[in-house]
Amino acid sequence: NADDDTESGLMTKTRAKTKRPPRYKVLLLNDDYTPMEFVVHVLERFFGLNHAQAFEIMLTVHKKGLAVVGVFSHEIAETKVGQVMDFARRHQHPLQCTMEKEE
Ligand code: NFA
Repeated sequence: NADDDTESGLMTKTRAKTKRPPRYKVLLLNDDYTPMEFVVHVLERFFGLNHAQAFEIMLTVHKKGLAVVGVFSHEIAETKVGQVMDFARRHQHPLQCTMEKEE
């Protein structure tokens, strides 16, 4: 028994760390060329935001340079980033979307 210190006669109870899976922030970056309406559409389409929420986040990105648009598991975050980057490229807009580990 790994918890039984036989030599000293002491018992030390340990508790396995229940580690939560890491979360990833998905970030949208500002640029000078992507139309505002396109960004709003991206946020509605891929992040399930309503029009008002999408417009608000688009404006935050436009004014501050970037914003977190959502926090997801690694797999979901990668999928979102890929969807946005692919959609932007297909429409020939330079919009950039990245992810980073939370904390
Ligand atoms: N800055 C862009 C413009 O003025 C709009 C934009 C917002 C682009 C958010 C990218 C992200 N057309």
